[in-house]
Amino acid sequence: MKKIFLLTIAAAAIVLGSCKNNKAAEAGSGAKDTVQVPDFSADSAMASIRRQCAFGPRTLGSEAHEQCAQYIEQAFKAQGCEVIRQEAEFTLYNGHKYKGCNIIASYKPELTERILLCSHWDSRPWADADPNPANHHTPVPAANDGASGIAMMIEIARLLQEQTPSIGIDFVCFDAEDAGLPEWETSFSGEEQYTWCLGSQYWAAHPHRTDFRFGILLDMVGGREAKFYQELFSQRYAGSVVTLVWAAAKDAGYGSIFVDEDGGGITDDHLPINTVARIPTIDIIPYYTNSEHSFGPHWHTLSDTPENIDPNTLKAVGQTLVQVIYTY
Ligand code: AHN
Ligand code: ZN
Repeated sequence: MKKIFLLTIAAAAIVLGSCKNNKAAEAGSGAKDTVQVPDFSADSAMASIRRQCAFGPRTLGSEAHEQCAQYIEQAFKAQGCEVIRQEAEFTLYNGHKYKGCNIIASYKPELTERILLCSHWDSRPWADADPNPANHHTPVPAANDGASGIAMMIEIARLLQEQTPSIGIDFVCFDAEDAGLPEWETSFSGEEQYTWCLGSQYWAAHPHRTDFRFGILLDMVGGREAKFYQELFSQRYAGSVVTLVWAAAKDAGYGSIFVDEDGGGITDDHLPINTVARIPTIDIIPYYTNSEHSFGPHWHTLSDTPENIDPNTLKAVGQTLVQVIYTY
């Protein structure tokens, strides 16, 4: 009796499996179990990066910051997401206080099977890694370190309208990630770690919901010649998510950009999400082996501009996320 039952399941699996394969064959892909996934547009993401940067640096308290917040809200609303502003007061390393906000966009909030995508939207107030010391107190344009992850999430929100996935998604745009202790500051005695990631620290202590299967943080996902290694805290807190995403990258054809090797540990927005909100969350963040700085030559400089964004990198990361979402 049990044997017959198992045989029936096996037969059904073969029939179902062959249906899927037919779909793949029709698409001309030859790969087995290929699921149709939509095409991430790096051009759309690029356009959003330009729009965000056109406001000027989105530093706390600036006019550009408020204008960009309104743009991000409108962009997600235009794709049918439910959007809320989570307002908070942030205290910087120097004691200065600013009002700011995390922006939360929910796709199909009624679905309980869901994932979290997140990135920061603020710009660093000081280009303290610029080759010219005269620029060390000037704000960063933040095309890669700010706009790229947000642009990628907005483009994914657009694709959700084109083709319905089986899961819900929350997009959380963190404020005040990048106002952490500047390199030129010599009189600071606290713990540097807590001077970064203020928006995500606030969100992790006041999450709008926590019922996510997992989270993915996007940080600097548009740099030229970027490669993404498996970041240490991501492996520690969300090892199975690292495996899933790096396998999806390979399936999408980007195995050479998502390298199956260990990266170092980075203090980033995924840390409070993992340790305080306790949502297993990985960080997709580049590591440059051939640059003076491990985050690349434009990091925290005035040359972090749209001209130095590579659409091929946006495509590699964006299409990998699409692969994760539509094969879930
Ligand atoms: C530190 O450099 C300590 N953390 C990197 C987090 C970061 C800054 N990501 C973008 N900008
Ligand atoms: Zn930064």
